[in-house]
Amino acid sequence: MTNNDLQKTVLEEIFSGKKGAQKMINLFDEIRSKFPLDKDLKIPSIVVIGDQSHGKSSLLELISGIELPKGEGMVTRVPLELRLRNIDEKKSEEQIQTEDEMSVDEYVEIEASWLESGEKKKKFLLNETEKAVKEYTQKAIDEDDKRSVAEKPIIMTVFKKNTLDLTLIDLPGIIRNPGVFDDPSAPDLIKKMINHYVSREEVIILNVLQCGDDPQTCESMRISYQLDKAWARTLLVYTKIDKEEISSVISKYKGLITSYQVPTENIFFVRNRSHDDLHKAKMTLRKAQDQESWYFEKNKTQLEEIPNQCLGSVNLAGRLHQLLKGALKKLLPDITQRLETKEKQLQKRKKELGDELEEKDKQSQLRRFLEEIFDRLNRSINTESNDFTLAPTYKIFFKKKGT
Ligand SMILES: Nc1nc2c(ncn2[C@@H]2O[C@H](COP(=O)(O)OP(=O)(O)OP(=O)(O)O)[C@@H](O)[C@H]2O)c(=O)[nH]1
Ligand SMILES: [Mg+2]
Repeated sequence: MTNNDLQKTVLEEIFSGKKGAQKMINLFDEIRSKFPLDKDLKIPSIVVIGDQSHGKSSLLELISGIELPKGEGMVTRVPLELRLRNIDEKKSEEQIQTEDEMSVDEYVEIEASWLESGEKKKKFLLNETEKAVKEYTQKAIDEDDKRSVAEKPIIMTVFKKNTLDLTLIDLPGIIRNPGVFDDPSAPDLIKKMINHYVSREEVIILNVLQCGDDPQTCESMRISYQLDKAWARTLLVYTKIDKEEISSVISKYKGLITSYQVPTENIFFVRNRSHDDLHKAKMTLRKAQDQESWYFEKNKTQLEEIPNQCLGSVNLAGRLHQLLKGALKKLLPDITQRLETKEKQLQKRKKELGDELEEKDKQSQLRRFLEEIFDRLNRSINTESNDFTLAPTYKIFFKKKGT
């Protein structure tokens, strides 16, 4: 099996046309880079929360196709921002040398701006992601007086062909019953981190519970319910379905709808890799995706009371896609307005300074960016043609060439 096969992702399947969905071009990062100081711009991200060991990192792996540290006990100890970035099939801008001096264009870059010494940025191969996150987690812990969790984030950008541009944030799990020897400051610090990451209203919350849990007693339910009573930006994801009686899964599903009024389209059941899948069967992520599909296929009669759309990580990825599309639509008028203001400021500066070369350059750069952004928005996201309408000024400004 090639590295490429191994790294194929659920997202890849869903966005490369298997389900008729067009590839979504995510411009959030680009937009953010153009407005670095504009903290009010509501650019969405996806944040995973839930109790310790409930399968948060395993779920992110299944969605992204990127291996992360996982296992029993406290594994994720610092916030991990996983930025998936699609690179062009044919031309890639940068390459990385492997130990045997091969050049590869798919790679991962870890950024740890908080490091006092050592490499603040380091490149790894795609099959080294788990090791890389472990290495930098240890650095964060060491720098933070060796406490068990640290707030210092690891930013991991994955440059990869055939992926969706998407940012997912993994967090340490909520500690329910701290042990005698556990770090007493950890439970509160973790809750503080969770609140920090999910409180902004543009954040999509992936709230992970395991099938055996009673939602009534879950802290993550309380956190997301407080922030999002209408369940507009929270997806409830039940892991470890394979460890539970199907009848109890069904009653759980019904309870979520009747007692908590969670909309059906925001409830999901998934099957990640188990401890044995990882350590005995050495199961790849690709295989894990197949295993999940087989599981739901095998149990489809018993699970028929649960709508098909609630089952499996492919459907979950589809729902994420939908939510991001909605967020992008909401964001567009705001961006248009900001770009317009920027453009006016540049025009004014140009008048004041005459035709100075530098200003002309700046303006044409901005024009190019705007042209590209609107062009890409209009081409992107299997959307009706009128989804992305530009402010009138921009419609005139960016008339298609030759019209
Ligand atoms: N059987 C089964 N095991 C699972 C499933 N999801 C996760 N696991 C196992 O549960 C353990 C914990 O998984 P992680 O993904 O590390 O959980 P986490 O929530 O990220 O844990 P922390 O980062 O420590 O909070 C691992 O041994 C996984 O293999 C699942 O759907 N079924
Ligand atoms: Mg984890």
